[in-house]
Amino acid sequence: MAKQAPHAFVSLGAPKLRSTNIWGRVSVSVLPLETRHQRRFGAVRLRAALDLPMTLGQWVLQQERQHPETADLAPLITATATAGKQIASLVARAGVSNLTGLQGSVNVQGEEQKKLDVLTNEVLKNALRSTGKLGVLASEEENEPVSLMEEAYTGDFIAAFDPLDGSSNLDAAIATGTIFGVMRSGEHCLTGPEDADISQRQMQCLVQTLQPGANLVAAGYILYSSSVIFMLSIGHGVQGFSLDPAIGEFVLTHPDVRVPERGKIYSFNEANSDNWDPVLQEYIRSMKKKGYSSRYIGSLVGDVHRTLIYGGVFGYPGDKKNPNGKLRLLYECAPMAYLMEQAGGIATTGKQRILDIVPRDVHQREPFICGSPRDVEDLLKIYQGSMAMRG
Ligand code: AFP
Repeated sequence: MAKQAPHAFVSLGAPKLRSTNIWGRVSVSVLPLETRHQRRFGAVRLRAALDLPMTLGQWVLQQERQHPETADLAPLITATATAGKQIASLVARAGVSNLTGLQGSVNVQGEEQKKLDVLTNEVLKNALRSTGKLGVLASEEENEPVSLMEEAYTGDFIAAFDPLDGSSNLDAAIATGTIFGVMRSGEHCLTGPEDADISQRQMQCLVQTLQPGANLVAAGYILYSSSVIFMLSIGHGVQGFSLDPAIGEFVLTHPDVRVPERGKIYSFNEANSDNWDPVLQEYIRSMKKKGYSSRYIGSLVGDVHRTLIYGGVFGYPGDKKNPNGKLRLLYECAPMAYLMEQAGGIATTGKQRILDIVPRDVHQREPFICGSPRDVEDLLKIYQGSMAMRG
């Protein structure tokens, strides 16, 4: 019985190569077709490969052209991104490098410092110091604003940051983040009356850090999670950059972030709910009735990032035990509020816009509620209603 010829390849109209196969029949080779396909899809792949998202460095240069008034922020942004990459690497390797656990010291707020709290504070400080752009630096991990009498601290900017927020989650490999805000100093921090002594000058530096969030000229956070994401605003919307491990650069993956008008998630530490005021309790009950879901990480950067991307509301309110809540105004609430507003959202204490609060203290705490405009407005309406009732 004659062997049956294998099924000839179906042509899609491409030019064909004819050849004889082992059965002596003419067969249509797939080669030209494959070549065409390879050429076509190879070209598409090549284009896709060349169509790389903009790097943070390219974006910074673009901003310098589009918004020249922000040009002097460039070194600070670049330095923060570099520190973010170093911190991301420290966080990712914490388990293997024996960097989990406590440092054995306590910060000014009475919190036990993790090894990485201390290390990341140095990383960020050194990166910002090298820019020569900073006059003063305030950190969660520093008792007082740092205005060392050093040449490096001679710039016109003030930075406030939390180098590793959510570090209590670290040993369980849960998301953490760096939060920062940048303001301009009214006058050179270390200049002053000729006869001013060091403590007077330092006092002057301290006073300059106590500016409301409305004075921020840049703010952002870096999230260390399943990917490393740098969300940044310099006053022209919010841009999100992801760290591309293939090239070791942040690339623009979330251009012009807008928080959804309304979300489906509320995010509060409900364990505190018995101590909340009745308005907030009523608000959360109404959210449950509307079918909202609850999500809470206990890591501000992770919780705010989810709220920015998916919408909804996040809050750490005051309660009977802690009337001002837990979050620090200067380097947690204000930068997050700035980002939230730049993305079209709202950030409030429930009674006051976060960005309007003038700090009295570097480590001052404030109730903080932020998120989708419609969701936060619902809460504000209940607060306004209750105030009207009380007359
Ligand atoms: P840690 O830096 O001590 O982990 O605190 C994190 C944080 O300041 C903030 O990131 C969270 O939103 C908040 O505390 C969580 O606080 P609760 O554990 O009381 O919910």
